[in-house]
Amino acid sequence: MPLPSLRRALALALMLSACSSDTSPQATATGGAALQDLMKARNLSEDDVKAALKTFTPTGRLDEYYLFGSGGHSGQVVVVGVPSMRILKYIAVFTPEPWQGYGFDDQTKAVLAGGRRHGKDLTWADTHHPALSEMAGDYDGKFLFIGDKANARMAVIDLADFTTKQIVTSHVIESDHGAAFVTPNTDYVIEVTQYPAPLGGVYADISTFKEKYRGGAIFWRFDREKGRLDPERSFMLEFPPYVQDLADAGKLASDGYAFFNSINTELAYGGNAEGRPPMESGMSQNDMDYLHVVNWRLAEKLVADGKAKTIAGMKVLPLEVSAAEGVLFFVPEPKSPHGVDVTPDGQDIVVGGKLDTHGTVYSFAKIKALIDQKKFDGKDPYGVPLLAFKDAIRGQVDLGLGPLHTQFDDQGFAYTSLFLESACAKWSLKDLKVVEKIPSSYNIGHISAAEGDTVSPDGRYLMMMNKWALDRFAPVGPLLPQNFQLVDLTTNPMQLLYDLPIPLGEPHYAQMIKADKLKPEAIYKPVGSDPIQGGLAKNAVEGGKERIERRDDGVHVFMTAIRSHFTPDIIRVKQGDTIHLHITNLEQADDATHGFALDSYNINLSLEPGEHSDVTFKADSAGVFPMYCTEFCSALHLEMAGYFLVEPQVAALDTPTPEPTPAPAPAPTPNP
Ligand code: RUQ
Ligand code: CUA
Repeated sequence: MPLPSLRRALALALMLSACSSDTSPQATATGGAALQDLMKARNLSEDDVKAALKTFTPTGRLDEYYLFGSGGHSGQVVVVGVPSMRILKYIAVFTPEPWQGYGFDDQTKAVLAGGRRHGKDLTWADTHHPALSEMAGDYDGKFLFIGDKANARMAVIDLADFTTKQIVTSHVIESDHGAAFVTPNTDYVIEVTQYPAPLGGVYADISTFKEKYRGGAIFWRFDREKGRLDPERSFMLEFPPYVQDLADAGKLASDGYAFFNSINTELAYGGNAEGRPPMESGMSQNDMDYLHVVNWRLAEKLVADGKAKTIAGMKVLPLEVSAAEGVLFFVPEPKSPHGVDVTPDGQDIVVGGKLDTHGTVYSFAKIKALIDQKKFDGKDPYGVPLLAFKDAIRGQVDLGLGPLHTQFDDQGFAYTSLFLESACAKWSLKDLKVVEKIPSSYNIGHISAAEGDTVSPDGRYLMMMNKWALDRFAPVGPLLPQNFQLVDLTTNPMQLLYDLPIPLGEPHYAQMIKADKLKPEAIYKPVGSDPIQGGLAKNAVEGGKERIERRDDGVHVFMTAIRSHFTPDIIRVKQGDTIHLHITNLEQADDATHGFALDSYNINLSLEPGEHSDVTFKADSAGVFPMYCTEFCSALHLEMAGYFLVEPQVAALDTPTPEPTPAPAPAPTPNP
């Protein structure tokens, strides 16, 4: 709802609720009385009614914002409309998903295969940080990237059809966390390691942690024309094994730089059954960890000049080169920091110290001056120049317990989640003072403000993403959903508007984009499109040209789907045949999706209007297998079915045959 009409609706509601306490004859308007009765019956306060009016979205009305949230270990992305809080989609990314037919046809199997590691198919992921593509530091609504912490993978989702187009992985690293973060023109998508390991997937005993284990940041080159990451033009910076955590790219004033935090200057690596402290205390001994300041433009140049070495196919800029050439600097950051967030003007970098009550605000201008004057405060054991903490900061803000992540609005305020306090603090960037806090339910992790990572945030809305949801929703057993809480940033104080349970993985980060920046397609054009490769599929099928052909490599079935039949609807093959289904949905009407399910063969496709899919499989089980459409596409949807007949290689003698077996009917098309 546009703001003026929202205000009008609010004014009306307040007038109505005010009316009810007014005894004048005009005030007995049934509306006011009815509203009061409703409020009483449902035990709603005036604030509740305001919250309802700010989020209620009548049927047919669209949302102002899309929120793209990580689906955690579901390996998916959840799309939520704001302010209605309606869930719009789960985008299948790293995990096969039957409704979208993702991971069932050759096209999407190939996408998932891009993420194979150590020779294994991976069917889950731990997604953390979605990143919308940007132009000049502003979301452009074209692409979404998301990293897989568990398996060090990165995915590209095209927002033209909300479909995952590519998964890449580099065997140079074993895990990530700060992924994905984009540079202001999406030249690069950043993936930074979490758990150090020997580079390149090789073995080295953990006792060589300091010498042989390494972290690093991969800068995946994004080819906007192709809409794909280009591993050939990507590179990695080698880092000491300090357990890097989150990341953010510089913008405007700090364009060309990127910032990473870390949590383990102690170089602890566990071993609590071997006489060493457990990781949690081992990594929390020192007062300071290191903010990594990276000049990525210089790194890019050094890589182009041949200063990188290749490990597991990735160009890696060695640590000593970065340290010597002015690519990498460390600035102390207080106790086990977590979020690192660059302000919209690019001038400051805000770091939340999990075990510290402060947010530290670093000044990029001060950092840059120290670097330019070579004013270093010694070096770390790996030879990386250190900058003095007091010379690099603009100040600290006393936030509260467990500060994590920071977002920004359009009025000069920052918002930081306070995990231990279960609250979000609003504070002034100008004088580094907290102005207000809003409680969260409970254990808040990330927060996401409208356009909150761009050079021009919108303010308006903030989503609090809470790890715990106890007592918020009807109980569903010991595993509870997570809780997304929508906050109105336009009021003073901020107002909690809505609780949305998210029964999907553990959502970590999310980004919120103005809905009118997206222009998703409703149908695939031309008819017979391959959504992954783009354009007409090689085996697209035209209406009237359906056929079954036996070739050297197996049986090719060229099939079409249109309300309400598949052609052909009977497929006869022999046990052991390799089957190549080529199915085109001929529909060109919005939402005219057909499914294609094949009994017992673990196949379900979603064929969107105009889409073509290929499926290759072996008909290894003989029998009669119904196939049918899994979308209720028309009144005759139940009739949209057929048979896949697999004739046994040898007659099954002990199969009870009540009737004499009829002679096999001839195939509908020559099937030599
Ligand atoms: S982080 S635990 Cu985004 Cu707070 Cu992953
Ligand atoms: Cu097509 Cu149901």
